[in-house]
Amino acid sequence: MKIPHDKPVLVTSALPYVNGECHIGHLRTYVPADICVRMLRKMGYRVIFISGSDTHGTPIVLSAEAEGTTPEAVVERYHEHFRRVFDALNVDFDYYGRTDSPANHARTEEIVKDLMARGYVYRKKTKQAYCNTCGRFLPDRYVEGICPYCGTLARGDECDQGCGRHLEPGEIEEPRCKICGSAAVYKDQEHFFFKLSAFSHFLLSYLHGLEGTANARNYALEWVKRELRDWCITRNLEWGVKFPGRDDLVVYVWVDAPIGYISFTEELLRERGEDDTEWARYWKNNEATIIHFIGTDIIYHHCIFWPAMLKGAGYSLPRAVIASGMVKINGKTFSKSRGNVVWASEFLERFHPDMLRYYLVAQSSHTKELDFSWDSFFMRVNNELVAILGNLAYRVLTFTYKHFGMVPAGEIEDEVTSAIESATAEVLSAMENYEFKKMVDATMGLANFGNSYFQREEPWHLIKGDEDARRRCGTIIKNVLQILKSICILLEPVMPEKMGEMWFQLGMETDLHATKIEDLRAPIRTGQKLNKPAVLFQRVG
Ligand code: B3M
Ligand code: ZN
Repeated sequence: MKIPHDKPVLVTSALPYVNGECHIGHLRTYVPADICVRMLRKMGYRVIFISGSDTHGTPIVLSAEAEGTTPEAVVERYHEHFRRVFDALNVDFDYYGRTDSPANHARTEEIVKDLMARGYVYRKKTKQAYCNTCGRFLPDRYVEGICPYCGTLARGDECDQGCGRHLEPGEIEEPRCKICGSAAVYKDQEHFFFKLSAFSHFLLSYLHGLEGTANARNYALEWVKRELRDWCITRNLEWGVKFPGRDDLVVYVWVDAPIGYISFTEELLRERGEDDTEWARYWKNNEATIIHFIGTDIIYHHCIFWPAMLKGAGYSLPRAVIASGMVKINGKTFSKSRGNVVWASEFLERFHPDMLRYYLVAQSSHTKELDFSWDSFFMRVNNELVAILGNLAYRVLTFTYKHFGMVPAGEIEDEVTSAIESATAEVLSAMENYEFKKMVDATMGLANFGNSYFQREEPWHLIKGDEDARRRCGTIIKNVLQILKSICILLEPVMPEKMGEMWFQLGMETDLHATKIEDLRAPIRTGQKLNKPAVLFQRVG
């Protein structure tokens, strides 16, 4: 997609439920989002990057019950945990909020009231699962049963192992209480509904124009074409944002969670000292480009509920939704309860974060499933980062450091310029299509070119020759250094620390993170002193 250059860009990454530790399934969305933001900045866009903790809903309350503690305590612990993981991985949000903030409570109330005032919310009697043994209602994840659409075992509000549909209260068949395991019954209760069905026409046309990855648009269109049922937006729970005027009800977590994107924007701009109306440029007046990064399991919520809510309450609409494929572990479905999971901390204790960042985009195309195995991780690192990129950098930099100590004189040759130009063009076009794998593949292709160029020209012979030979040697080196410099800029979004180290070894004095794509066209400065080279990537496994 072509993002307009004259508007600010707001990139969001889905809000993790803070009810457990961060795992590789999460990172598959956050890392590419961070890469995309860094690349957009390199392309000259003004971007703000936002996420935060999803602190409400039954995922949190159930964890608290299981741990014998309060929702507040669970949120506190894992909110800090996620922040630390994002820091360690250099997922560099401008703002990382939490949905239990006063600003989010206020914005949620306001939006719900707006929707009510515009006639989009009504009350209706509905069936709610109730456990006679526990003596309480069983919202969402408190209940399990059979999905009425595909027959798979499902959670109360989503068919997470089967067809992926959102399920309304009362829909699940053979409901069972998740706490005590006994059969639940359905009881009539009055709840509040959002008139989603009134938005079919709007959604059809909105979705046709929605940019981002095709999976998001296509799944959502299929659902809208089938039928849209009105959406129950209240729950019998204590923990959450109170429904306006009702102390006994909270809004469904999928109401206040995406509204977090708005309130975090407000909080960030306030923190930056902007005036109180600045957020409206992003969320009311269509003066910004809004891009959401999510996982494929939450397409329904982001492409159906969310735009309908925004439209109904008179807010700006997102321009693109980018949905990452799911993560499997050794070919098996990711599952915390079955122990089939890889934690972020397992990586961070053992490996440099950039290795994981690289792997997450290099291993598979963004919308495809990513099948994680330690072997595939070791192979990517050893065969690509160590054997291609690390090898090129170390050979060239040690040779240059030893024989010249600085960037030698020489012209950049046409074949080198064109290799750099075509890699850059590929990176930019991959970026437009959210093909992060193609982005890294194109840059690794440039590193491959650098290796064969260096090998073919045999500068180690030239350096021992006469003055002409040594001059030629200098030219070869200058050309390969130019390639290294370009690689630093093109891969900084993917491996910010490692490319920063290479940038330093090259003797560059500017801040790599602030470089723009155009900067890779400037020839590396003759006479610039190199810093002592060091190995960038160690073999793993
Ligand atoms: N917390 C669900 C999830 O992590 C949810 C995302 C909210 S984004 C507004 O899958
Ligand atoms: Zn299903």
